Amino acid sequence: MSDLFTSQTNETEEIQQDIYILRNFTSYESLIDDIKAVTTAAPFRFMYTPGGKKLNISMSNCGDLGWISEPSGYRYAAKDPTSKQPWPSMPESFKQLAKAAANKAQFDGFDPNACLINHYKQGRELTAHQDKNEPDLSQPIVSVSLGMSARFQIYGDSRSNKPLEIELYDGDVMVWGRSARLIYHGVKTNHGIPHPILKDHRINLTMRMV
Ligand code: MD3
Ligand code: FE
Repeated sequence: MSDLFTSQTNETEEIQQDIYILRNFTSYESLIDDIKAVTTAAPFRFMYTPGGKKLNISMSNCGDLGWISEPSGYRYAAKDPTSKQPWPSMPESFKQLAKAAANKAQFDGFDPNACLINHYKQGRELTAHQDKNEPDLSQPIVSVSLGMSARFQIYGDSRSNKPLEIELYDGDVMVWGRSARLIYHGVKTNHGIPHPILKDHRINLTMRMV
């Protein structure tokens, strides 16, 4: 646990109201053992939308509840539907990272109990959407980008807006809350820069209170 925070002294930039970016705040290398432990117990899998479409991105979860997509809808569930067991517990490293990032964005008392782990192969995209399955929208979401870089798209209050695009690199952490909590956002990975270990793969952690 020596290098969990690679640059805790860097500035926190508020790129738009209530959207914060902490560049190079951590790294894949400092989280690799915990990510492998979680995704060995709950392997990445492709879920299906309520409409029956396979998602582009494979997913896992850890913590008390995990985000799932199933024929009846999207929800947070206490058990992994594949193993029928509780999700692996959230590693202390994930919690510490999320709390430290939230504190830098003036969110005191953020204590995440759920982490969705997204896995992207180069070229896969996440289309514009809102995150609104969480019960308390006064709580922020902390996201950690790992591996191949990606282009993050911020659409604001409508998915028909022209997005603000921002490149996210391994170790960049973002905090989203308050007025930005329900913005439309998406991800493109077609021109990503490969990572020394993860190559053309990207992993994103989103830590939440649900
Ligand atoms: C803004 N994940 O899991 S993280 C998601 O890179 C998701 O895998 C993307 O969107 C990814 O839902 C983006 C950044 C993010 C996450 C949640 C948000 C931005 C957000 C919730 C509200 C507003
Ligand atoms: Fe999202």
